[in-house]
Amino acid sequence: MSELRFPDGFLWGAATASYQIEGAVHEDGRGRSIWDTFAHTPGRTARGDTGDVACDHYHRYREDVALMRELGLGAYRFSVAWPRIQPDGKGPANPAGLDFYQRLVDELLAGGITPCVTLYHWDLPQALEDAGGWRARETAERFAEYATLVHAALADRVPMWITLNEPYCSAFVGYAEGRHAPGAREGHGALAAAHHLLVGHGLALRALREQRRGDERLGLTLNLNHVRPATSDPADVAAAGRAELLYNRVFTDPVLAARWPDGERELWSSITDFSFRRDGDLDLIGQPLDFLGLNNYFPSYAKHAPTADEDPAHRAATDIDMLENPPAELPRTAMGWPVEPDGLGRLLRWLRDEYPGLPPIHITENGSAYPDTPGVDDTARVAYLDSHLRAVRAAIEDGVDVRGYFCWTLMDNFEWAYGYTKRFGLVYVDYPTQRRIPKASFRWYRELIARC
Ligand code: IFM
Repeated sequence: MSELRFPDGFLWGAATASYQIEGAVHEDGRGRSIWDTFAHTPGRTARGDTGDVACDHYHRYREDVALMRELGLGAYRFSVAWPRIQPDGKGPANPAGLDFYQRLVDELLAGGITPCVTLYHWDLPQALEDAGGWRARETAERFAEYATLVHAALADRVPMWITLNEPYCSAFVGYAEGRHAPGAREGHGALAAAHHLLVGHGLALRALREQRRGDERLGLTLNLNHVRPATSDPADVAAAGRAELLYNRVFTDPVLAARWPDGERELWSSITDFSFRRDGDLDLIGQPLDFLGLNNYFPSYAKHAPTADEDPAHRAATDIDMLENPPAELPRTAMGWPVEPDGLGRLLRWLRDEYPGLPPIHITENGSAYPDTPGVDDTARVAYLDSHLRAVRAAIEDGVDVRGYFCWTLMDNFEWAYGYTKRFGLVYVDYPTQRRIPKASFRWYRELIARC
């Protein structure tokens, strides 16, 4: 196989998120987030795992940045925990909370690593959830205020900013499927949450542009899947249309084309009247981005399957008479996700073809979970990364403007409802001792970065 090569200046990174790695949930004035509440609710996470300690990165960040230097990272994407900055989701910034991220940024810069900040990776202050959470427009306004506080403190040293990580998951996994915090199963509420997340993104983007320090680039990270029907049966083809709407177009159409997606009224008119929308929202949401952050792990194969409860009053927004049915021959990761690198290539070309004027793309997450054990090479992860990067390179050769790749994730961490039972890291974390043990994929990624 040919050697993997990328264009000069391609940005090599790794990504993490606050609640998944930091721990120290009671320190320095941090408030409670919806994930603290959710993880501490019996039955919500595997084995009752919580992020209370996680990777203890809050205290070990210097050791972790040293690992990033060893890896040769060009950039590190991390998220800021909103409840560290505003314990109740409003008011002035908590200096001790900001100070942690100041120290982290200084450490990264001293190591020649570009910091990339995600402002929201799911840890909403619980006080805001108690007031309605993302169902309420006020949360979008609070988010923009919080974003300006963090930006004012760090923008002189942080050149890359991401407003939201994966609004799909915040809205639909959190408020419709209920597998993530806050654990709701709603129709109208989940669609309102999706909308208010995008309004929050738009308000924050506008505010950050107004207080821009220099040439920092502002973007949004969406998790998208390329969608195909599981068979050529017209019912499956129709199901694929609904899946593409739910997974992708609810976000990509307003953000990248300033339009509401076709088909949304037919799909959801029994559960919402879209009364959460206001004049001017599309202009806000569809403001130009400096880059699009793209998270992708697997493609979608949609099959028609009637949702069990047909009563519209009980329909959650994700009950769209569809289930995933990928080809049986595709291998699976420990998450059960099908491995098909060309799914990422198809997604990149779909974005290019659907959205003229598409901004440059940074792949802000891609990676895989496997049942790793220390001392045993994670060859499946190396194969996953290698094959997906080949798909990215082919897309670049085809004219898709991809500027960077952030591997998910630097080190094993709290995988949300799966707790610590799923390992995605380039570095193995032995949780009882907090020892970090680089995996074979770490060495492979290091060589790739050094070569490219
Ligand atoms: O761990 C998550 C991350 O927080 C968001 N994107 C997907 C990853 C793997 O599930």
